Amino acid sequence: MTHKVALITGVTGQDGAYLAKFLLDKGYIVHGIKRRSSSFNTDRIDGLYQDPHTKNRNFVLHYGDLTDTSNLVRIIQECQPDEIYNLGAQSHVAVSFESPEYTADVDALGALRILEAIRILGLEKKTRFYQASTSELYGLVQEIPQKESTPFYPRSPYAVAKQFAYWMTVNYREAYGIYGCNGILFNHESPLRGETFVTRKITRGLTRIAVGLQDCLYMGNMSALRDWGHARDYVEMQWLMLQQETPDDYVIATGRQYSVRQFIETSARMLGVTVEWRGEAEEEICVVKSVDNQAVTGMNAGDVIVRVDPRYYRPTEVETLLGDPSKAKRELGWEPKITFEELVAEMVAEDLKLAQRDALIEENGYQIMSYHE
Ligand code: NDP
Ligand code: GDR
Repeated sequence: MTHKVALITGVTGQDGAYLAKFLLDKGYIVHGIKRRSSSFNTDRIDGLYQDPHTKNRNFVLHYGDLTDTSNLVRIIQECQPDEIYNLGAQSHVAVSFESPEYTADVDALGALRILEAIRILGLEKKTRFYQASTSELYGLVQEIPQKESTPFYPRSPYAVAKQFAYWMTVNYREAYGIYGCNGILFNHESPLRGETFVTRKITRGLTRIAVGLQDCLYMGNMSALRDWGHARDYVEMQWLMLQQETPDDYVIATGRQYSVRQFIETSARMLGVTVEWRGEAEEEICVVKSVDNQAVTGMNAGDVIVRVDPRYYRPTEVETLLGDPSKAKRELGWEPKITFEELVAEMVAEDLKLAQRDALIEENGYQIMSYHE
């Protein structure tokens, strides 16, 4: 039996970890590109790791970087992939304002480097290409909800870089017949989400407050509205897009929208805590109304658990995003299965375990790893 071969950039990230597991379960041989780092950066895929001495390995990691053309060409030549999933990116919107040039190098030129490698190696007919495009392309929204035909208006160096990659994928499809697809994915989260993205920052922060490890959480724009899905649902769609007869671009979303404030309220509710909001704009605070959970020892009625810190505001903000996934449903039969409440419940439950573990470590006189927002 021949196994399909997939190459994933960004395999150590949230989506990379879910996608690698998904493809391995489907019988693929999976190659992943990881960056050299002075400390371990493979936590999310440690469960999939196979020792290099294992016979017939089906999960292989290569050192590499999206800024390094020759390295990408060599890895693609070595693994001769049937499918490449380009998930690697400097993916933090706020950070892209601080490192715009690096973000462009990785997120824009990185995609081009892979497309060119496919061409240089003569793999146009063999290798299918998935580009991790994003709802951030819609930025200052021109239409509600956003669908494939909605005009783009990117609002950050990240989104501008991703727009370049989006059009390069379309151009290489039209110019060279490469099977390339853009998945225009709206925000998707999970217990594996990076800790500085808003959802994980909230579930991590509130659970730490709940066990007494921290007093307060500082947030940016709490009125921002997002269409939040679960990463596990969304990686299935990334694969499905590469299994069609003809390549195309698809919006992947839930079609439901919540504010950052609602995410905080729902997370608190999952902990058995009700909250209320007082004040406005930079003075806004979130106050505990009641606690109905014995495991929550660090919160009492009247405690202020969330405050605003304008440091987290962005120079240009994306205020509202809401996707219309009807094309994906109609043409690919895809629908998200996990609800918003289920997503929040899973993230809170997993982060509560982590916080309880950390509290236990501290109680016994050991230091836990530092926690940065
Ligand atoms: P993460 O930030 O969790 O993962 C990003 C991955 O890219 C990590 O493996 C990271 O490596 C790697 N990476 C960063 N810089 C480089 C580089 N220079 N060379 C090679 N690899 C690099 O992102 P997600 O998993 O959440 O997202 C996956 C992709 O989907 C990204 O492209 C993102 O922009 C896009 N996207 C994400 C959405 C979401 O809501 N999650 C929505 C729409 C699009 P390391 O672990 O070493 O940092
Ligand atoms: P986003 O995700 O920018 O949509 O990009 P993020 O979770 O960072 O922000 C969502 C919204 O929450 C507001 N916000 C805060 N955000 C962070 N990170 N920290 C805060 O303290 C905070 N307070 C309020 C933000 O201003 C924003 O409006 C994510 C990334 O995964 C991208 O790679 C991806 O392309 C898009 O989702 C779709």
